[in-house]
Amino acid sequence: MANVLYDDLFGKYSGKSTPFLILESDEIITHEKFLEVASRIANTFTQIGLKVGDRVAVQVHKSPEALALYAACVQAGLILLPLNTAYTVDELSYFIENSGAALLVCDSSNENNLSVMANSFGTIIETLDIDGSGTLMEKANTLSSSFKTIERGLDDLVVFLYTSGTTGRSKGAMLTQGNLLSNAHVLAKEWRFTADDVLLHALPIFHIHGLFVASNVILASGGSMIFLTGFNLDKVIEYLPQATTMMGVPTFYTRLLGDPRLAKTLVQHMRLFVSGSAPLLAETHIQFEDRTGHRILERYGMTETNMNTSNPYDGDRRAGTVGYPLSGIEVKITDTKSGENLPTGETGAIEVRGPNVFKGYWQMPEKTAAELRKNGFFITGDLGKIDAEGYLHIVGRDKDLIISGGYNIYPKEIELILDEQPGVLESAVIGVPHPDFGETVLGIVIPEPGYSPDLENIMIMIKQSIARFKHPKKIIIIDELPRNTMGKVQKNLLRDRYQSMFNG
Ligand code: MCA
Ligand code: AMP
Repeated sequence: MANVLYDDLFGKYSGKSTPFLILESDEIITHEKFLEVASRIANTFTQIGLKVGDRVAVQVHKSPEALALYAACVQAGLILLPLNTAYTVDELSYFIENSGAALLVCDSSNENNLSVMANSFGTIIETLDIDGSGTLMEKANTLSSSFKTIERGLDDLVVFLYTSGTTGRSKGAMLTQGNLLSNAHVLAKEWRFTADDVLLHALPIFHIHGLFVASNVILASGGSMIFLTGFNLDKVIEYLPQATTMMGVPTFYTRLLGDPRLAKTLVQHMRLFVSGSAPLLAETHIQFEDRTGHRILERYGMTETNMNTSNPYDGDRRAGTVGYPLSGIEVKITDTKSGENLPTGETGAIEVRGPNVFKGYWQMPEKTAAELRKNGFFITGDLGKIDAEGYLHIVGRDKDLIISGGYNIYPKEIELILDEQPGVLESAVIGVPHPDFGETVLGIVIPEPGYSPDLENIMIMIKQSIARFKHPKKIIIIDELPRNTMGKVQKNLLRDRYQSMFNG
């Protein structure tokens, strides 16, 4: 047996001096150099005592070495846990404890903050900074650039991606080699990627989108990536002329549209623009086509399933739809209560089955059973319908979720903090339209009779507990929450009431 994912995406480039990463400094990292760095990191893992199947938690800025950490984990048979750089110590502590991570790689500026927590769980700490410095590479650079790849098969786990839930507790979605590999190949094929492609990569690399959809498609096809440290509008506009393709969240496209430099001449050579992770407004799709002549290709995915559907490369890319199921993947619409299949055109729960669907949630069999049916269909929590021509339309969510600039925020997590604050009787957190982030967070607080909660203090408590992107843009105090006859808070009424708060 070999190591299927490593051999297919990485090992095949051994000894090849073809370009892989083009950096903001214009330095080019070849495939060969990249693999050498990955193998040095894999040797470091062995040297510090990691064993096959151990979890490696990573909270670092985007850099070639950070991407090489992914390759190193695959090569050494370790499970990668990519973590948003915005997560606080509180949030990280949960992920480390829950996953039982053997190693945490963090930015050196966070080492002091994290070391007490890591020590308490027996987790080793190494550092890796954006410029490639830190203890991890200091060790790696003294070790061999070749590593005896650990044998792994399609069913073996490669990554845990933590995704929050409606209860506010994050679940570690376990993805296998087969999940990643099947998606890499189907997307490269359906989106026509070849070795001539240069992908403008401005996404973070701690999610499926930037880490797997973007990087794996390029690895599968032999192309290269302009590897920006993040989405900086000036940099994106500077590098677009060198790219053939770009993948982004809707905010990338609205920000580009807000800049007068976005014109046909800037992008006429481009082959493909892809959008996903959040709904792309039909209006954005149309404006982008008017300004550039390009129809953005919208696709639909999830942490637990990788990519499920995509608008066609050759056929009609329809605004407001997420296209057809990808080859080898089944999508059906079911009744949210009975689970029975619904006919074409009717709205219900979107369910997905295929080689892309994850193994379950780490050490949470009940949660896995609640969402992953025995017959292999995963209940996405999204609501949609399939039209007569087979296009999937996402029309809403059966889960209480806010997507801000492509980042998922679960209201419950914020409500739990608000409810604990002095003078707060109860709270509701909702998503309201926002011109830049698509949706943003509004906190609504109901005071205890006779109290006036201190909103500034509440914001301080929130800042200590959760990542910046989850912070409410505003908190308001109202007298009471609207409820239905069962006593359930009617968030839809609140969303209607405050829909113009940031988009007015
Ligand atoms: C940054 N901030 C945010 C967000 N990003 N607040 C809310 N929502 C966000 N998404 C905060 C910053 O901390 C900052 O706070 C303030 O907002 C303004 O920052 P700004 O410089 O404007 O933001 P940015 O650094 O330019 O980031 C915006 C972004 C970024 C480029 C849209 O959020 C991004 O790259 N999003 C992509 C997320 C993604 O890849 N999602 C895929 C996951 P302060 O002013 O206080 O400092 S979903 C997935 O993988 C599934 C499978 C799928 O289908 O793809
Ligand atoms: P995550 O759990 O972070 O992977 O986010 C997945 C969720 O993002 C999905 O369940 C959808 O609600 C949403 N999503 C992803 N792509 C799209 C899209 N193209 N249109 C609408 N929603 C999307």
